[in-house]
Amino acid sequence: MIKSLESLRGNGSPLIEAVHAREVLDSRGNPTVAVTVATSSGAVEEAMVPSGVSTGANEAVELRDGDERRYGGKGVRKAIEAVNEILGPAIEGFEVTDQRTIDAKLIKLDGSANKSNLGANAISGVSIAVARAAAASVSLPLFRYLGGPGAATLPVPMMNVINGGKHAEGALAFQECLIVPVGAPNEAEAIRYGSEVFHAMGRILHERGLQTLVGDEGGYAPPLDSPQAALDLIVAAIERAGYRPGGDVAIALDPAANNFYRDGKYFPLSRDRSASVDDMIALYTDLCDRYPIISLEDGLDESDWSGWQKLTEALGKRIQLVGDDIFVTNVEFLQRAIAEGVANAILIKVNQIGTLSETLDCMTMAQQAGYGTVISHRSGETEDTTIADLAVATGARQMKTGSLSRSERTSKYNRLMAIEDQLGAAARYPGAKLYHMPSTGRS
Ligand code: 2PG
Ligand code: MG
Repeated sequence: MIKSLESLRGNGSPLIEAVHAREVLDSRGNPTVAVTVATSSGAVEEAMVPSGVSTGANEAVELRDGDERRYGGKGVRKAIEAVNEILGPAIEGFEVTDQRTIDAKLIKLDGSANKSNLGANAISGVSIAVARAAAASVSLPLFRYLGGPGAATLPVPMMNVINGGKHAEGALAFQECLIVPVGAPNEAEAIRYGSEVFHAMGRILHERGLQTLVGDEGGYAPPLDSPQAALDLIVAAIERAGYRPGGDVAIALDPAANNFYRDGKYFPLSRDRSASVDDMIALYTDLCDRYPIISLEDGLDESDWSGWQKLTEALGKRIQLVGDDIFVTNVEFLQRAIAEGVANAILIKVNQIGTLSETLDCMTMAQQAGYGTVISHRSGETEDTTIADLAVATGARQMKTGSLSRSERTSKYNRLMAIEDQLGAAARYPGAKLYHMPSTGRS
């Protein structure tokens, strides 16, 4: 007997039986969306949505209630309602592994260009919870379910050990100064290198009478007045921990230039000293000459496409130039960047665009164009570790998830080590191969 066309089309996977959302807290103590998906095979999996504060203007919209009587207006009851009353009921009965059909349905139900009707927080919560429930339903770890048997490459971690900008008010204007353990032989060792450098930095700060409090992403946030001061501190910490700056542990920056750009001018050092695009490029070139920098994210404002083009001409052959706020994980902006020779890598955040399918499409476009990919956390995080699995599944090769303190950050590193352990001899760690390594301190 021939089966019905419908059943031939299906892949016989378990069905979504229930979807439920609720309000939980993120690492800043603000409410965010948690979504649970239950399937006919008995799997029950939850996803928690992170939240950024240094956001791109073109990001998908995070729905907040705006009711000042609850959480200072930051409540997410509207997004919860969107899941419980619209998105959830619409996908009940769908095959849980049919991620693309489900994501297309979520996008259609929202109907806006930027997920502003039902909220990117509602949509990404459902999209990720579906993937997690699907993996559990077919008894596979998430990285294996999403990435298949070829998924065996762990990401090089970019660890934000000095927090500034919007993540640590009163500290450095540059938002993130990150260490990158390029010389480590594997993920677990990379994480150990990072932890040791982080603690060495703590000792140095203590000796110098500087504060050792940490910012939103778990990195130190001393009051430094220039990027050079931060970079000197990082080099000193790398050496104090017994590593070679550059050869073992290189440096990356995310100045998040949107936050110090006003009226066509940059203010990287102080509010009253402006810099032109050319000054900024000269500053970055000088920093690259003096420090083992291998990657620069959002060195210029998201609207400054011509500046980005110049920056790419000046430094694109030498270091990785990552677009975060300028691309917002959106194929439209990435397409333009590829056509115009802007940047050579992209930061990837699921909630910047909304669904997992759109995220995967963006990564495919980047990888086909030879752009590097960096999977990223948000500054407001939760204990959800999905991005670690996503980094391995997609062969992203790089991931940034903050410093070596605060459990919402270390949970992702711990998950990477668990995946590496599970992969055993099959695990790969790309290390320095990914980058044009600077001559400074190179072995
Ligand atoms: C960034 C991110 C994460 P936020 O700018 O890269 O570090 O910050 O989540 O605040 O947008
Ligand atoms: Mg950024």
